[in-house]
Amino acid sequence: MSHFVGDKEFFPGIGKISYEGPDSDNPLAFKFYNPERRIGNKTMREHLRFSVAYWHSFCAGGTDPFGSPTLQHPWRGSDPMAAAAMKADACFEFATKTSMDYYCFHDIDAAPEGGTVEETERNLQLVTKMLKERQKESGVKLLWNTANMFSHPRYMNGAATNPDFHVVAYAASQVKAALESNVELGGANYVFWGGREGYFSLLNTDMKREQEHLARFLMLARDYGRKIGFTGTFLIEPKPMEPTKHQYDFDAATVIGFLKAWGLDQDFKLNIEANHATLANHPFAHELQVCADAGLLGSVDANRGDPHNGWDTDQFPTSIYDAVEAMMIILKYGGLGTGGLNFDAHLRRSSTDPEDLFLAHIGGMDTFALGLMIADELIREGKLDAFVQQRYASFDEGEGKDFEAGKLTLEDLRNYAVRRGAVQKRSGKQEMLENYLNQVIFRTRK
Ligand code: XUL
Ligand code: CO
Repeated sequence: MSHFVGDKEFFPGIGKISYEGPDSDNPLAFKFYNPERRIGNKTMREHLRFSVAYWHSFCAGGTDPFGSPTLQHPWRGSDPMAAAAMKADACFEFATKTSMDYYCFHDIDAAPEGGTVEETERNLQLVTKMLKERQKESGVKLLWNTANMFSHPRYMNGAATNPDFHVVAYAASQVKAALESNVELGGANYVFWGGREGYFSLLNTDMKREQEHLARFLMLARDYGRKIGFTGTFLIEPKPMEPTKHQYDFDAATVIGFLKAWGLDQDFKLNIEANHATLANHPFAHELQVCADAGLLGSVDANRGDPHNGWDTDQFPTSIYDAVEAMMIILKYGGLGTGGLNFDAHLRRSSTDPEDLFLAHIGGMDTFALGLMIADELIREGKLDAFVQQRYASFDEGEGKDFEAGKLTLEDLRNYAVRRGAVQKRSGKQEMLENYLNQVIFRTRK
């Protein structure tokens, strides 16, 4: 079977990436990701559900605020529809060669925006047909799609939260078309990242009204999606800032409160991006745990930020610690469900060899595969869980148990304190647990 679709190979000289194990010297091989290897009751590929992001891998050309593109995509300069077909071919060739089962895209990543609503709709319908054929040919599936409601100047003051109803309606036309495309492609999820849903100054902003509009907009999208047969999960992707100074979907806790306040938590879950957690001053694991505790962990944008600067660097994930912690939470949660690990990450501006895109994804996939293996060992050994359990043991019996069951009054607690006298100190043993984590991470394994 050929590993590319269409007539042209976009990554010649690079074949299907295979698993060669941790001792391999071949940079274009997996060291830890062995798709069919079983970990617990699932294969690695079933646990990890990797996805390639259209926008970073096949659209962005390496620009930054100071410089023009450094990557010469072969479709640049072609007629927009011809370019769309080439990009689609490149995406499916890349996903097939890297054994990635999913892809994600914004409407305008894949299809050119037209001059009118109707033209934009037609373009997306045509491209959806192209994508559907390529999905069939390759077996690669749609993890999620979304509408880009932040790049065009009309969205400079927001989309669903724009102070001008005309813009809100324009945004709705994009979401409607994107949902139709999703249903046609059998998408597993549909994402809302509120790129400019927020504000720069309260001097010109009615925050309450804007948030009410956002809730109303999401309800309409949910109702239309369900009406046309979307059975997947709607996802909100929190981010505290950038491009807007303050964004309404600040972090997981904020989004969960919002979803519950508006009764949206039956249809919506969260898509947690590691770099957005960093910007919100939270560890990646914190955001995942907040979602898991609420039963609303939906999917993950797997990347990393830079702790030394304050913007979204969208680098490929390489931190084993982060991956181990993330995978422990995901495994204990029972897996990602309809979600996956989407590499919302881009190459550095100076990584200009075609193979760099492969190396970046191989690194990210190996990081999470190793994280999965180590998390599984940690959970099976049970030491961390046992420690946490005994730390809370005073709530497992007697008055502690009655307190949890709501059977005690404040006076009862006071009387308990009197009876027990002075409190004995009990160490949290953080350093011991960190040493244990290192011991397990750096244990030799094949
Ligand atoms: C932006 C970001 C987006 C969303 C999809 O920071 O993460 O790419 O994932 O709109
Ligand atoms: Co993202």
